[in-house]
Amino acid sequence: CVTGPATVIQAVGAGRRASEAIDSFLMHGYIKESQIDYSCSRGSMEDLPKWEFESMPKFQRAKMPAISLNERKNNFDEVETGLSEDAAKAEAMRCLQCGCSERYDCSLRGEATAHGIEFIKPVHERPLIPIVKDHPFIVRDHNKCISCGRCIAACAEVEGPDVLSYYMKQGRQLVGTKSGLPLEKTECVSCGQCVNACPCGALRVRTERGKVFNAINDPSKTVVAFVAPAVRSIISSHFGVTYDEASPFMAGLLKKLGFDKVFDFTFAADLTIVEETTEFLTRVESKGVMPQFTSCCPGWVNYVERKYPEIIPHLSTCKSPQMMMGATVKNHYSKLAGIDKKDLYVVSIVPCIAKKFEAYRPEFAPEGIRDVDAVITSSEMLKMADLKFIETKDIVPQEFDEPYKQVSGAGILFGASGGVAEAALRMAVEKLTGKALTDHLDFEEIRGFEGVKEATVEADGAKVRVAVISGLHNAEPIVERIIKGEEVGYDLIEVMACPGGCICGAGHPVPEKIDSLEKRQSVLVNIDKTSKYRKSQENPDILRLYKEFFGEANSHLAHELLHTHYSP
Ligand code: HC1
Ligand code: SF4
Repeated sequence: CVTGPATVIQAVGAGRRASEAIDSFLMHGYIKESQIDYSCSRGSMEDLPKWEFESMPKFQRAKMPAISLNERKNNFDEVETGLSEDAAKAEAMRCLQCGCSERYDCSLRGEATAHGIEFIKPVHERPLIPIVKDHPFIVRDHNKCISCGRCIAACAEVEGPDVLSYYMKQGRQLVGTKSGLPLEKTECVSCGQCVNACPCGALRVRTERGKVFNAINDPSKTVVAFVAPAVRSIISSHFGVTYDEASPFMAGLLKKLGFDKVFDFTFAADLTIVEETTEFLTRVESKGVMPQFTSCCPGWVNYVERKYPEIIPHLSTCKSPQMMMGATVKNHYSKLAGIDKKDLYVVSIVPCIAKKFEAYRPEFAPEGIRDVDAVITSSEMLKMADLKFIETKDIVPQEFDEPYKQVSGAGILFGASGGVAEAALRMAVEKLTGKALTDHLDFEEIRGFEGVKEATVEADGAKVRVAVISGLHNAEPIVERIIKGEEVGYDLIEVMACPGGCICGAGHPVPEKIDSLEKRQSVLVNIDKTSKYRKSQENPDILRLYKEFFGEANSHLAHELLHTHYSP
């Protein structure tokens, strides 16, 4: 709901559902993000009259995805369901009134409707529990929780930190943190898998799309979007475009949304490989701390800082590609384009919730100006397109913008587990042997969805032993052996918090609802196979950036802008 003038609430009641109306007001610049309390989803909305839904314009109703009546039929007028029409509408209205973000895509309602369960007014009304806001991006509403335990299982078994559990309060079973501490103060890594697992909107992520619409509407800002490697995997499924059409389609979509410049942050994945592999080779040569762990997944970095600070010296000092891209755009592009940093509004588009948390860290806001001003998830981006009624036919595919236009297939692979290690191997082997790698570019043994994969690459006397881990609980045995001082037999270890890597990030739509993880992976693998450049170190735009700006890999300026430090 909106804090502020009642007129806004009344405007909300005039034919559009509340949150969409609010988004629309933001989109057009009528209200500011600061006027909205996203965590409040009940209260005054509870009293919205039935006519609000019934007066909704027909085109709007037809737009409503998946309301779960009669197996997700879109149009209320044509509903055929086990429920009487009145009962079905009453059930739908209840969710509409509560303003829940999941109301059109709620698995709980889907199940209830499929089993012909009718909503009956409860004999006992439970008292309202205040919304819990103990994390900067994850909001919990006990009033909607059905105690199914999926969030607890996602945290413990899918991702691994295991910070949630049930507890009893005033005769009700609730979900809270195991330690009783606020979520932000626990070993929560901010991956957001709990939110994706919740079937009924009791857990939500704070959206930042309002801020982005505000910036797009502000003529004093140049608004730049850059988009993560894994996002194209769901673009392909969502809009029905082939893998080779996905990248230009995505660039066209972002331009249509109103961004002034659109970059591919696969470019920064290439930059990461050059920086991180150079760091790795330096550690090998100088007998530095080994094995080296990758640092591009903020969920993994949070885990190390919170649970295993002893292994911080093993973490690569490289920032993630997101933060490298932010720093590069704010420091290199701003100069090149002659735009003051404060007038450059930088938006990252990712499949990841932890990246919202990462961009918000104070060390990534030098002199109070954030390197990345807002992070929106792939799901938020799709919603923005929906709000602007953008459809496939409206998109004009185009290339990404200069000066970060060229990207390599190796960088694209970052989006799935094994991709970072594979891209690093394509450079490390070349550097160690002094010979161009031409015939063995595919390291298939480290691709796929196994929790732990390994490979030993030997070429011309050089040997690199690699482990690839996804799912944080799978990292624990190796980390604990390193802490005990044991030799684990690896030189380089990639860890991604989400099982299967970013294609399974919680900022993407839930896989089974639109596609499969295998399909997402194949989009990235196919793009790599058909890429003009398949090694990060060959990307001509990267080579030019070093020549014109950074000097060389791991240079003083590169350290200043592309590397970081970690705090226990
Ligand atoms: Fe990822 Fe990465 S691959 S972490 O999964 O290293 O989000 O796509 O953007 O930063 O490039 C996510 C994806 C992403 C970073 C890169
Ligand atoms: Fe984010 Fe990817 Fe890490 Fe998941 S694996 S937390 S999506 S960076």
